[in-house]
Amino acid sequence: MRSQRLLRMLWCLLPLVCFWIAAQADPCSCDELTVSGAGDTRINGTYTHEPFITTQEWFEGTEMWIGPAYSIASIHGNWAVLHFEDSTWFAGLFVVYSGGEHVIYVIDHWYQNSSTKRCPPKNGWTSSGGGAAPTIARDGCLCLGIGDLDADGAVTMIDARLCLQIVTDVIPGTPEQRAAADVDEDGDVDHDDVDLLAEQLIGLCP
Ligand SMILES: [Ca+2]
Ligand SMILES: [Ca+2]
Repeated sequence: MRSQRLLRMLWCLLPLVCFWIAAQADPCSCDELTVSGAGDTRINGTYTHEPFITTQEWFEGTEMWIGPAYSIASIHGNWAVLHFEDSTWFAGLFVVYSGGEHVIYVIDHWYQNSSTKRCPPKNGWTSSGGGAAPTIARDGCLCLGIGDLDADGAVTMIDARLCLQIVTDVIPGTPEQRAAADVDEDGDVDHDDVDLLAEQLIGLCP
């Protein structure tokens, strides 16, 4: 199997790979997104992951990617992609940093999706009157838990090994591990995920 050969090669090269990875600056970050194809063309563009600052308990845990700047009269803010704790995703909402916290506004319409993952869904967005729904491209996919099977906050060779062990039925993996192991997010855990994880570990980001 291609993935097994690749993993075996990586284990042999582990010291060199570790040195190489350490020398890189987060080679497969997913902090940046590209929203495109939205009927509301104002929201199309590049988005950056930033902390969502709030004093309201309901919004705690919200993940936010900030996109193109926009102004309504004297109110200046940005379009945002937001993930709420109930797995609901929104794009096309307007966020303003005001009074020391972020405030969310709905302007005319929005786009919605559903996913428990901490990275935005690429497809499957629906529109609430904003014309065509967007798609989202991500700069790599090893962010916010995806690929981090042992949940130590980093994606390493240990995670790749766990992923391979799940795929080859050496271990069943916990539900959390299996969710993190679905690196290509197609709903299953197979050699495609092992390949992608191993390739990203050596810097071959998609
Ligand atoms: Ca890990
Ligand atoms: Ca998969």
